[in-house]
Amino acid sequence: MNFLQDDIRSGMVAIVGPPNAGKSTLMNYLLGQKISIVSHKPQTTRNRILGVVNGAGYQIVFLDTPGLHKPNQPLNREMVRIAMASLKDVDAVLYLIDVSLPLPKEVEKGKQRELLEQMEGVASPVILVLNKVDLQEKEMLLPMIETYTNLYPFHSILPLSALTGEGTDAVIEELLALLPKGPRYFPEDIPTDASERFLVAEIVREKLFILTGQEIPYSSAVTIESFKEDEKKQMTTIHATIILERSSQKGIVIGKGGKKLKSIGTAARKDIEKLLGQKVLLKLWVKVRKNWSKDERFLKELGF
Ligand SMILES: Nc1nc2c(ncn2[C@@H]2O[C@H](COP(=O)(O)OP(=O)(O)OP(=O)(O)O)[C@@H](O)[C@H]2O)c(=O)[nH]1
Ligand SMILES: [Mg+2]
Repeated sequence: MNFLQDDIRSGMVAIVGPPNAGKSTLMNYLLGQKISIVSHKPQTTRNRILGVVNGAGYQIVFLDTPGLHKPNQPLNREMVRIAMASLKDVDAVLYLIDVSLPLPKEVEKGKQRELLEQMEGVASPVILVLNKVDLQEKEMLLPMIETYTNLYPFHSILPLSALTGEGTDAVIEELLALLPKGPRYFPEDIPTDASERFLVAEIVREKLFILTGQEIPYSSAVTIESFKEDEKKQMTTIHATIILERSSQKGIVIGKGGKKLKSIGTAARKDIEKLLGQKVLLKLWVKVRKNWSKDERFLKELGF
């Protein structure tokens, strides 16, 4: 069906909420492709990740954001700042919570301070998304809905599963009603504004989140040193550096006989090949930059 320019609806929607609520999983599901990295550990997403969903007569530009939490370190402060900044100038906000977790104590007591502080100054409608309904008995949702209804004037409250996709159609429908008429912001074949280099660094970071334990994921950053495509061979050679905070962490990431680093590299390469649609030679280096996550100058270099 062809839509006249005048009939198109387009707008920006921020996806916010506590760490691990499933924000990135939801954006990837709606996009129908993996743009944003996902792990079972909190604070996986560190930047604003943009994902463009095109449909019949509409375009929704989603902003996946770092989880809202009480930041006590420079890197965490940057993450929360990025998430809060994404709340401005959007047409709607999806506030995600994980319904498989008990309600936060404050919420249970009807205290609204934290949520209201986060949402202060948000002029656009906020939809509360009860995510992970596949993990929860349906009858447990009703008291949750009641508690949250009393807490904040949500535009609506929608249960869904970002993993199975159950309930996601209703979110799109609800958002379409809130979007203004206007032309698409992005060409229809562009799913994100992120560069391939950025997405590749994110994939390596995702494997660190999944394959290493304790503090390692939170002590790691990834930079891309070089990215060379050989058009004849249909192959890209990528050199990436994993940056750690302390020299004692180097051995853990490399592992016995280099085994850990190899498994990180193999898992990352497979995903990068899917992303780029060609063979990839991925070389990983491990470097220590003492306390990089507290180093404001280095955070700037990383793009924060
Ligand atoms: N069962 C189930 N698991 C889910 C669902 N949505 C997300 N998850 C899982 O929850 C974990 C966190 O998902 P993410 O998408 O990384 O969560 P996030 O909110 O982006 O997390 P941060 O970036 O750390 O703030 C992952 O293990 C997901 O597979 C869901 O609907 N059902
Ligand atoms: Mg995320």
